[in-house]
Amino acid sequence: MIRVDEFEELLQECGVGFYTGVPDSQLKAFCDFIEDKYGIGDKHIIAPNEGNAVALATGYHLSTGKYGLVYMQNSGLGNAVNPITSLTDPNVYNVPTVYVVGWRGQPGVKDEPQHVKQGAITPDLLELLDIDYKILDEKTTIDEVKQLFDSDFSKKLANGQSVAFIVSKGAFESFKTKKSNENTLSREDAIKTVIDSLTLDDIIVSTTGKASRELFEYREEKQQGHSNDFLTVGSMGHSSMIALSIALNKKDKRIFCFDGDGAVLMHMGSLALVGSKSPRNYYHVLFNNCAHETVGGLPTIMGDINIAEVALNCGYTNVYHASGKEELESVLEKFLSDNGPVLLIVDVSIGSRSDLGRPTTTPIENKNAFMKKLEE
Ligand SMILES: Cc1ncc(C[n+]2csc(CCOP(=O)(O)OP(=O)(O)O)c2C)c(N)n1
Repeated sequence: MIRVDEFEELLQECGVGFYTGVPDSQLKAFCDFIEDKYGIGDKHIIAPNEGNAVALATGYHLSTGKYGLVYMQNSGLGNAVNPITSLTDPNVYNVPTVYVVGWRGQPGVKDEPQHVKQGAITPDLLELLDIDYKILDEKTTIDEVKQLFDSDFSKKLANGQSVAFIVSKGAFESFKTKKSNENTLSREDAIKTVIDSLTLDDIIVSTTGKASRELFEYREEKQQGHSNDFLTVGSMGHSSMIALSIALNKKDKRIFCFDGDGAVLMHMGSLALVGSKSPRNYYHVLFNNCAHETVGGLPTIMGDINIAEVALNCGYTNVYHASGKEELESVLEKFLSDNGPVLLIVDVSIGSRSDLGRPTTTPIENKNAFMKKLEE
């Protein structure tokens, strides 16, 4: 096991001076340490998506000559591949970057379906990208990492090549920080309140992470089945586009997208497409904790921007806002009687039940039941 403070000290000694990325639960100790030490500022930026992080690290290198570090869950490699192949690659601008990649779906380690494929191809993908990597697991010591920099990685970085650490479960010693905001309503209670105001004709596309798990458990509790809900267990940031396409093809149904602030920010151009297509049956609900709660609660920049104005300027017909259960109940009446595309922003706290389960149906079962429901 490696202590994150020792790892970060070593990275600094090897020329890393800037940290950016999208948080990951498997990298929680590392990400929390970086945030604790540097806060959010010039030395540490949480990026909307992993491709943005590669570009930020590139700008850092261009302006300082030092190395930027990009942290991400391996799910985010997909977002990063384009700038890795066409920006930082030695055949293009030859920009050295250090990657720290959380290894979900590692072969032999039980994980959710959405992580299996990416987990299996993570080392091969890095090889294809010509990025040398070291796997960190619970047996790896800081001395091994130091030796690797001395014998190999430092030379590679000096030549413009990028290097990566693939981080298995248990590789880092824990580093705990507590995350909170001022909101009182939990995301789970907010989801329950919205569900209670809908009918069983309404269709929901819910975002990646715990929001979908909470939705799934509430349907179980209410014995409503799961056919109204498409859970988007992977592919963070894309629920709103799935929902848009359904809304355009099923004009007789109300289509709801249950979104997270991290997910909205990850692909914010989708708000513009919703606005420009302007489907009257599109209802977007943003459960806003200004954090990546599902993976540990590090902040997003949603608190720094006026997302209501963004949505209105993209062509949403109206934006509603609710804080607290009572306000949500009364705002829901107006929201639901409006024509889309409309956005409802619900302020929610950071946190979730420790015994929150995971969907017990497979993604394919979910898809089949959902398609059948859409046919009704
Ligand atoms: C492309 C990609 N990057 C990172 C992740 C890891 N991840 C899963 S959920 C999540 C946080 C989502 O934050 P938000 O949308 O604000 O929802 P919250 O968890 O706060 O409800 C992250 C970063 C992922 N699944 N996919």
